[in-house]
Amino acid sequence: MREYPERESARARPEACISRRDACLGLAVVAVQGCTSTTPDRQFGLTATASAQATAAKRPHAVALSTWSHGLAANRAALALLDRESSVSAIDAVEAGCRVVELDCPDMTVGLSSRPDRDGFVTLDASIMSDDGRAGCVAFVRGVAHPISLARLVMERTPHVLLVGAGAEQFARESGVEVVAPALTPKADAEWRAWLQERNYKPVINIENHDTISMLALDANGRMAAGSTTSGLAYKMHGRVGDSPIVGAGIFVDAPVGGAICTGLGETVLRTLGAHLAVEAMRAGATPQQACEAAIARIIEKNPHPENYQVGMLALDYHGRVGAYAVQKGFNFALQDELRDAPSKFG
Ligand code: SD4
Repeated sequence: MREYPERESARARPEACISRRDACLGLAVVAVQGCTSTTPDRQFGLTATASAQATAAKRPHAVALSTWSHGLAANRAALALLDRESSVSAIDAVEAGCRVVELDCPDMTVGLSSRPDRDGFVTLDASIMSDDGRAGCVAFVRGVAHPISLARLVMERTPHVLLVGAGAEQFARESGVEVVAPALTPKADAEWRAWLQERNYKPVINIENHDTISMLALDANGRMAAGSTTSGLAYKMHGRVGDSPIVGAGIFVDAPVGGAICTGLGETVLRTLGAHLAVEAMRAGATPQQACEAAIARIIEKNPHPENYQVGMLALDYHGRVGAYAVQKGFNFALQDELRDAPSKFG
């Protein structure tokens, strides 16, 4: 097993040199340079890492960490909820944050207004996990506005972990969750029809395969949860399911170690169980940053031609320390931490 010597390497790296502004990072979108970047000093989102590590709290405190810039809205909703009532837990915060993006995702990659698969159907995937090992997931569902909430119902009301397709929709109806007649938005419909002209399936890095919201939250009672919700890849094959609704692949969280979440080309993450890799690296002593780097390295090792795909990975531990790493340039994430309240923006 790989060893993670006590953080000398971290001290030697640029993350040790943080500015006061970075240390005050409260609400941020942080750009992460990619592993395949030619940038020599490989900063890889270490600004956020540095700030998180520098101010890692002794007491549990609320943190929300989400993929992409729409994570800002998700984090805000999550922290607002955690602030309001002490009975609210990390799992409530993750659900609340993901719901915001499911309802309003201008990038058309989450929720019912997403781009469809190649046959013109929007099919949605979601997962939620609590750090005690409970999890619920739904995949290949249609007409459900909030798959993240359906995933939570699977976790809380069934003996199962994953429901798919018609069965998941049936469970939604039986649970009182509205299932609407699926229809493409005019924009998604027009884009899909344009795509049909050529039917050229070639996901564009950071465009057609990006903008899943994956999220980690830590509450003030020291509980952590993870969630993810997505329409997967635009113009995918009908029936295709990615990493996002698969525990261990798109999300994983385990007390008392921490959690990890992914975004990007799901097939590469499924082949390696990326989020699980990162959490297990932390269990072996890695910092969240080292864990993300190790998991991305394994993904690249197992999936040829990294120049053709993107995977972004985030990790969080119970001190509020953050890790972020990606195969390519162009990945960014949002971080909100109740102990750091000066909003900053990177990207
Ligand atoms: C998938 N991982 O279905 C998802 C897509 C994604 O940002 O994360 N996009 O493969």
